[in-house]
Amino acid sequence: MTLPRQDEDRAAGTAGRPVLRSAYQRSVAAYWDSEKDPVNIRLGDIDGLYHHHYGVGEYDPAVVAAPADSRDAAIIGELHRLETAQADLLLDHLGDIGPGDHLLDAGSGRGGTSFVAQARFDCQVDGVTISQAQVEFANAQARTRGVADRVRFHYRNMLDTGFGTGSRQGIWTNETTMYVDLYELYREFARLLSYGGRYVCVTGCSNDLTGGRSRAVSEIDARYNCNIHPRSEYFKALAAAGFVPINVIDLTAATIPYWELRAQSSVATGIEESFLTAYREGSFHYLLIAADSIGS
Ligand code: GPP
Ligand code: MG
Repeated sequence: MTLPRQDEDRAAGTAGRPVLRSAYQRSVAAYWDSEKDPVNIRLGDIDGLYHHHYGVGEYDPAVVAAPADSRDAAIIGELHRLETAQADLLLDHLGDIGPGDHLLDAGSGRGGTSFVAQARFDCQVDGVTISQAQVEFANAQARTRGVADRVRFHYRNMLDTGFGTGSRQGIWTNETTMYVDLYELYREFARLLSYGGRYVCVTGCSNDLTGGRSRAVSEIDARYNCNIHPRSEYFKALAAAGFVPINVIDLTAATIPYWELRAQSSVATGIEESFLTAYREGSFHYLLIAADSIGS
């Protein structure tokens, strides 16, 4: 019997266990199944790379000064360029990846970073997400881009992917770790990575040097139905799973221009001031962590 692709994933991927395990996970899936924000769709429409992460780098001030009839399109183009630059920066830290290698995009959204990775490394990429709408969108995008035999999206839980032990040469999470328990996540990643495999994380994390979470961080959590982790939690959970960081980069200063530009655009969603406040007051960091697995 041939199963539809999603059922096949459900059966093979999680050994009979359901993809969604809790009321919280069901609520996260429901959010992403119905998400259609212009800030994501209009940017993605530019070149078919639909991202669910933010941007890094300076924007070109000319876009803000552009004539009224072209200004908004210029700003949207620039926001998209900065988001793609963020994906490129993440992938810069994955190490030597080549044809024949298999990567995992954990929390793959509409597929943006996976397509950037495949184009760069000419490798195989699997993305997992608990949103069936995102799986369908991203697989349609893979077909449109002519890479469906190399980039595949699955309805699976990143805490229990069902992929083979040691099957991955690289794994990343691009702003997705705030939806899961880090200890569980990194146990699964340690299992999946082959010898020498690297994990790269870009995330927003709260600054636990200054105590509990700030109001602005709580506003971000409420907006996305996520649970932003304290900075220290990342390093404890990585160490517990046998990961050793090789690069830690504070991208906070590099992401602030993106938020300043987004706040002036027609696609602003209302969360911009919370990000700007959190970053500027130092209660929140935008961090890249690259880590090698030495086995637990
Ligand atoms: C959403 O990206 C990203 C998250 C939910 C992760 C939260 C990130 C932090 C750094 C805390 P998106 O592109 O879907 O969001 P938006 O619709 O606001 O552009
Ligand atoms: Mg977005």
